[in-house]
Amino acid sequence: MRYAIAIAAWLCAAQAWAGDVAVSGAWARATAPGQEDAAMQFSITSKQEAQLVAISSPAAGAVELHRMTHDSGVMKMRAIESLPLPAGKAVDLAASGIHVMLLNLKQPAKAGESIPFTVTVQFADKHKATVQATAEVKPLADNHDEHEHHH
Ligand SMILES: [Cu+2]
Repeated sequence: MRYAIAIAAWLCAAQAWAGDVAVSGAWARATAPGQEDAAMQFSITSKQEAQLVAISSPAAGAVELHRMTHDSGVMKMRAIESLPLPAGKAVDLAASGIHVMLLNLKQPAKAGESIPFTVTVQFADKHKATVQATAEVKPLADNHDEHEHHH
């Protein structure tokens, strides 16, 4: 039964293309009791060179892109304004040391649910495109390798 649910969620989260931009493999981490922020990951590919400039979600009060950095052995994260997307190359946020934070969630993120979000990219000629996608919420227990968040 769990297997069937996972497949259904995967189908919902299948690649979403808007013109020349695709978002795939989006997932978010379920929130612990009392927690109002959830980390989200996805992979994004733009056929043309572009910048990821904004992410929004009706489920969250605000959405930020965070980059993890190692500073003298201490892991830190800071918000970044944009993320370069090389032409035709999939950018996997997790592999790039980046995660998305869904802040001030309007309700807890529960495993098996999906969270809709919109990604805005800007191309070299300044025109913008938006892509709608959904993130599958994964249980907390699946994320032992994730860093702890202290906001
Ligand atoms: Cu963060």
